[in-house]
Amino acid sequence: MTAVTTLPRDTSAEDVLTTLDRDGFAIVERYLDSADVAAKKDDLQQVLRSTPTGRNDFEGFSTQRIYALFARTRVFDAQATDPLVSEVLGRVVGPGFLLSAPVGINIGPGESAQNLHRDDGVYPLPRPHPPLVVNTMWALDDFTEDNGATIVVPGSHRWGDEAPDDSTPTVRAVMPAGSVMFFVGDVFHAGGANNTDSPRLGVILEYCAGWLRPQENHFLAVPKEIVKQLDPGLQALLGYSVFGNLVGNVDGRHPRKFLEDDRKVRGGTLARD
Ligand SMILES: O=C(O)CCC(=O)C(=O)O
Repeated sequence: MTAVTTLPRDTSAEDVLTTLDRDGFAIVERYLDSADVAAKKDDLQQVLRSTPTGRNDFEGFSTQRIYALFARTRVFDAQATDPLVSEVLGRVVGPGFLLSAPVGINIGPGESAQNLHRDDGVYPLPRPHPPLVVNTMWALDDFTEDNGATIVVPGSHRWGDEAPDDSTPTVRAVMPAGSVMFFVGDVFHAGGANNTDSPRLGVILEYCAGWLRPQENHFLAVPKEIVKQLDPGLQALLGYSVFGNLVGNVDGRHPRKFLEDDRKVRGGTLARD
């Protein structure tokens, strides 16, 4: 069985990249301090009060998912643009990367394990292909073997089209609250079963290359009035940015201009300066 490498809080991007390249995932332990974890958890508990459980096996019938995360909380803004995360993302998928699927995942007691899957499997490209997706999973509870710590197939990011089966060796992303796991989009993984009496709360900030369509449509998910208040770095990650000077333009201009001045969109048509 592959040993799980855990990196210290003051790790370097270099060490994260080396581990990611070798295993397909890398855990940085206690990256957030306990006061920060408690504050984040507190805030998300409010959101979870009105969050339904899943509609299918993949979402999990006993699991709550907070979609449209950046419409509902400000407690992950800093993590989205965290310098270590940004450096790792830039070096794996390249500059101009976007948030793809920011989701709070609260795996409830009694939940069964998800099917092993690859997050970049939503993009129908032949393998091998360049890196498209990198995720960060932020643990707000201790992730344990019993409460649903993410299951990972180490090294599976190097596989072709073969799929894991019951004999495939897996490891668990066991980590204390406050830790963050980076994992690449082509590594097989799944949410684990929760055999305890308490939920397991984590937040996935999934990113994709700047030229790909993100999983969530942030333009509709996060109201413009909220986006206007955000840090420009986070606005860019939500799609208020252009890739290669063209991809993402609005009427030939940078989308940020339409945040700054609503009058630029009149009666359904775009008015030029
Ligand atoms: O919650 C987890 O540990 C992983 C969930 C996951 O992989 C997913 O929902 O795509």
